[in-house]
Amino acid sequence: MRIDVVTIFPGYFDALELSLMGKARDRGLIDLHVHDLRESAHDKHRTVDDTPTGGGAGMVMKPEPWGQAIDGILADAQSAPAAEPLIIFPSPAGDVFTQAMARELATEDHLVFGCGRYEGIDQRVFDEYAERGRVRLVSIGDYVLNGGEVASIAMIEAIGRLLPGVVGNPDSLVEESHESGLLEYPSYTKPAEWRGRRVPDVLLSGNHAAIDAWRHEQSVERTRHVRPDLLGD
Ligand code: 6GU
Repeated sequence: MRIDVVTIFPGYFDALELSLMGKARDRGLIDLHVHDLRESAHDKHRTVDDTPTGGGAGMVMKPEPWGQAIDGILADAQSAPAAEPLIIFPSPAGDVFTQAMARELATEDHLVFGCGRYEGIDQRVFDEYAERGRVRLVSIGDYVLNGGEVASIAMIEAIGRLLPGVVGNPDSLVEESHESGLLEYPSYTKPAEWRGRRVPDVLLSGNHAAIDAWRHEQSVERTRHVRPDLLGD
């Protein structure tokens, strides 16, 4: 999968050089390109924001640097064999990102993340690219971040780990929280006793049917307690 990111803080995305995401990039499974929006701003101060038209607090990101940056990415994509890119603007006003959305986005060939800062990006940028292609506004939850960078990293990691070959043992994708619609059961390792706390006997029993049943029961109980909304009852 190709992923382009447009941001005024490229350094945030250094985190994607670590761990599983870093290995996936080294192995060519994820082709990540981070673009500094300021390189598409041409005045002396490389200005990317301005005051809101009509008045109000804060600053709004100007359309021209965004237009140049995204046009460049789209022109580049046209010379490649991949399918039409999907442009994602992280925004607290977007559709809420879920595991189901991660699975859907993991089937795309090319994602472009446009990271807004300040009070947001001039609306005409969304309108322009929605008319020319596919655009989605996506929120990672009901709270406010300072910009789209941390949200993009969260989405890229959630999507990236679903790409074939990124996670070594695909079984570990199946048993996780949210894949089954339930939260994950509690996990234990050795030693069998630590500070007087014993691993549940069933896990030491070698009875795999009993272990599966216990884990399922724990998942349901945990979900009922913490996230009853997931059970839909
Ligand atoms: Cl995608 N962006 C910002 N700035 N804040 C958020 C968010 C996104 N999702 C939740 N809060």
